Amino acid sequence: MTRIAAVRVTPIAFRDPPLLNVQGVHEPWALRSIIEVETQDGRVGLGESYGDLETLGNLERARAGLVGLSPFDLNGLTRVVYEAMGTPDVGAPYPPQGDKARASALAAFEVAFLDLQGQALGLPLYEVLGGKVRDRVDFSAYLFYKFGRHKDDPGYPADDWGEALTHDQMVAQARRMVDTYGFGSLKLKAGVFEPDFEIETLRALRRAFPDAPLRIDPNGGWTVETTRRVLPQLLDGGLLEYLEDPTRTLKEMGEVAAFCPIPLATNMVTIAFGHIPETVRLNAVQVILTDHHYWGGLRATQTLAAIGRTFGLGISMHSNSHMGISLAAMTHVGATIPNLAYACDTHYPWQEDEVIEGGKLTISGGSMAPPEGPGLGVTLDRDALARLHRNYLDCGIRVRDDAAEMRKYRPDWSSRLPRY
Ligand code: GKR
Ligand code: MG
Repeated sequence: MTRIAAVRVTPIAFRDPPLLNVQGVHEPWALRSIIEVETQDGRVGLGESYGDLETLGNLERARAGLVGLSPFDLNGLTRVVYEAMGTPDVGAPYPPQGDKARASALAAFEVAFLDLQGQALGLPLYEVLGGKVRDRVDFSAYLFYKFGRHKDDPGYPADDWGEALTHDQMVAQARRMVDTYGFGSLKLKAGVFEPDFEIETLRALRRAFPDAPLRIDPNGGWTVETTRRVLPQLLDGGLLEYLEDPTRTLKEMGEVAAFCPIPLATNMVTIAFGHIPETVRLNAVQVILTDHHYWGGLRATQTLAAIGRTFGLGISMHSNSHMGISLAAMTHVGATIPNLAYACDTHYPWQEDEVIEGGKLTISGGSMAPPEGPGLGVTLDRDALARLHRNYLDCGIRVRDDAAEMRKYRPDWSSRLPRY
């Protein structure tokens, strides 16, 4: 069996629109890292992860230790990453405080290893993961309040989505998302304005899209009491399929769950295996939005889905600004999870750039089929990689800071939570 000969991690930056959230506003550039794991026989497995300095440092720590491993040796990969992160006992209980940094490093390389396995076998990644239970994975429209253009962004034209600060503008954004991609579910990123205003936006969306399941995600921006106050409005007319992260701690989510008749979803309070015992004890959430990037990879995502079945927790998928390598990985694993109960989140429509050959992957009819492989089924466009790496070197951003970006518009802005 061929062995790993080289591992490369390249930070990239790509254009990101001024999308608003509870922390502030997206900067003009989003960061990611592209992982290449090359074998002695010249195959290259791909992964994609965060591009902040902490993640890059962790990937760098583990990188050299991977040389010489077989791409099928996922336990060897885990050992190398755990050792690099200073936690060599691979059988130790998951820490109750979570292990996001370690799990993120593991995931970044695991996807590349699995891509190599698929390439070696001549099989699509979903086959390596046990076979697909569905041909296509549903995604939702991810709606953001947004400014019309970035401040302090010389030389770059405004994106063509326009401003979305009113209900009508948000409906227009949703209409474009639905018309272009066929999305069936709509998710509103909230925590930006007063909850009553955002719920009015939801009502406008409901009027415009009477049959679309809706979600709202204030990213922990509300107090328990605010959530209690606005809940009757959210329940009115069956507005929501789930309520995502109204509050910001596990304990508060448990308090909300006690009076909230619709499922609570999270990508904020249950983000690691070590959080699950307390989540279950408090009955704090009913839907976990998994994300292979920080749960430890694609196999960990499948394990999480099985734990969801064990405890009666629904499973869907969270997203950050990302490129097609991530989307391909999300779609392959999504195709294999029997209890994927909701359309997954993706930021993909917000990105213009791409780092894979052939340009952007196609979401249509609100869903995407996993690329047909072998492996992930996507390959690197080396010119694009060089260009996006050059962006990274030039843009000056090294850690995402939506609050600092918002202070360019509102100098008194603070990202303290809860906001309302
Ligand atoms: O991109 O602004 C954003 C989102 O708020 C993102 O940072 C979150 O991680 O999409 C995410 C979420 O569902 O909370
Ligand atoms: Mg969320």
